[in-house]
Amino acid sequence: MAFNYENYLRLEKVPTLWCWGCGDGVILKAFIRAVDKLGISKDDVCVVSGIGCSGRFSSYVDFNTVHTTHGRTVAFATGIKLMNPDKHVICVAGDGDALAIGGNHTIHGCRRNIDITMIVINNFIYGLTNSQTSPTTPQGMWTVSQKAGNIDPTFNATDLAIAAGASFVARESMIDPKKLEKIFVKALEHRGFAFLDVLSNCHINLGRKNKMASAMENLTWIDNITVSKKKYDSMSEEERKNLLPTGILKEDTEVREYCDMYAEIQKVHQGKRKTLTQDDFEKKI
Ligand SMILES: Cc1ncc(C[n+]2csc(CCOP(=O)(O)OP(=O)(O)O)c2C)c(N)n1
Repeated sequence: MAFNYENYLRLEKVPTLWCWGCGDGVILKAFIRAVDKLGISKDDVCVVSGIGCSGRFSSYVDFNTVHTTHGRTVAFATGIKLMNPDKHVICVAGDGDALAIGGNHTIHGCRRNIDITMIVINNFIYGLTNSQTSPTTPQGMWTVSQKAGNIDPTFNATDLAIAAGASFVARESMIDPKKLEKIFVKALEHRGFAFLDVLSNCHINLGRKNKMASAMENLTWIDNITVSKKKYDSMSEEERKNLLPTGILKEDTEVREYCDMYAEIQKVHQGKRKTLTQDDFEKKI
């Protein structure tokens, strides 16, 4: 039987404002299926989105939602999670949102290992505002802010998240919605900061000026720059150049989660326990 999305959508808001063929809708549907698969109640989910095409995500889903300011999803989500540690809190942000204006918040979310799932919809460009260079725009590509070609070196989002301390880090593209659904399930199940670099197309604002004007051409390009982690690990440094590994890139279930630590701090202030010891920082509760 076909999956019934209607239960999870704000139908009065659809059709969406996304361009025809945009990958954001595929990502949204995979996320909904993952929540459904895990049997999580809609009331137990809070989606916090930033500003951008990706920011529209929170308008369309019928969960608790906050459509917040540009680059600030992790800050809002941290407050929500600390006050509601039993809820699933999910950030949805574009590559500009998560890695440029919000880069600082992102790395500190990773560092704290707070139990938030962060979905970065990485379309390699500032989509909503018509094609400015983002931290993931490949060098040499035309952007409206660098019309002779982008000269900025590129961030590898997952390397950044791993280095900053996120305990679950993965990458998938929207080309394979089944794989995407699976990675969302894993990320939602993980207790700690789960960082997902989800590659998507923006054939309108990235593609048209970079010889991939159709969704298919843009997706073919994404397909060509991605390779499974297994294959990537077997490649030489030279072969890996300009390729992005997909799959689970880090999974550590032993690191202390921030809300658990915060609960212990609350007990100290309530006089229910003595101050934290080194063991508290090292042992998982
Ligand atoms: C503080 C602030 N600065 C700039 C903007 C303008 N602005 C809106 S969306 C956006 C970039 C969106 O790009 P990205 O985050 O990659 O998301 P996408 O639209 O591609 O999904 C910018 C610069 C803003 N709304 N607020």
